[in-house]
Amino acid sequence: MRIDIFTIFPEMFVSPFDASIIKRARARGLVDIRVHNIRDYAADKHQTTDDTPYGGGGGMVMKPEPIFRAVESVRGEDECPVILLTPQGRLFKQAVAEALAQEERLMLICGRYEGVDERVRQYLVTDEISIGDYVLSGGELPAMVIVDAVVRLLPGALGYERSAAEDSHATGLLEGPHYTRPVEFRGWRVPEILRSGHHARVAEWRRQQSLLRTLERRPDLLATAPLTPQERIWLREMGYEGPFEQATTNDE
Ligand code: 9D3
Repeated sequence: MRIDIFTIFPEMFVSPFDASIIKRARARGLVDIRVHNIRDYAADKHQTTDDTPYGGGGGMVMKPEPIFRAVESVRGEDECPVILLTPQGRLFKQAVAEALAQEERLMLICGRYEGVDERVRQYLVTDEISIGDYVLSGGELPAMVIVDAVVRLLPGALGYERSAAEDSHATGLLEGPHYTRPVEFRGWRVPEILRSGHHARVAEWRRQQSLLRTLERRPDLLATAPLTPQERIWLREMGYEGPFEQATTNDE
């Protein structure tokens, strides 16, 4: 996969893309990430990328010409999604990451200031994404979030293959507690079940812990999580009174 990122702060991307999973995926040739400075595509001698808004109101708006020039010259003859990171975009979810991971090529435009000229949205951008309902200073951190979420889904990026079971189980629920050595730390012991060697009972306990934690912290997820009839019974016993989705996943 190739990912082109357009920003006026290319230096922000250096360390995050030179560590951990993204670094390894790049080294393995799974992803070719290129960061482009929009300023380099500005035509005037001051390399202006923003200007005051028509109609007044203060603040600055990113000019259309440098963004069009940057995207069009890097894109060449290819067709690919051109994604604008903006607070007005559709909410980024795991399902969006999974869809983007199927693309051969992605382009991400990072907005700054009050936003970008509307003609960029209308005539260049194919998709607009927000990463959540909080105010950031620009689209750079959201672009990094998207790259991280997408790259780790590329085959071979994690260094181990995610099992289909793990994928289907992990989706839609929070994870339960994890423990490692020592078995007792400051008097706090690891749950005995995890050291019992009963793999089926351990799996059941973990699933129950996952359901309990989801019920306590994110009960909204339970309405759409794929749950077996047994898991629905457990949740009712735990006090969940909300809805379940229609389709069931019967095989455990
Ligand atoms: C001062 C202007 N703001 C009024 C509340 C609107 C605004 C414009 C631009 C707020 C933030 C930004 C910069 N943020 C992004 O470009 C952005 C973003 C975000 O702020 N939150 C979540 N996802 C994203 S994606 C891009």
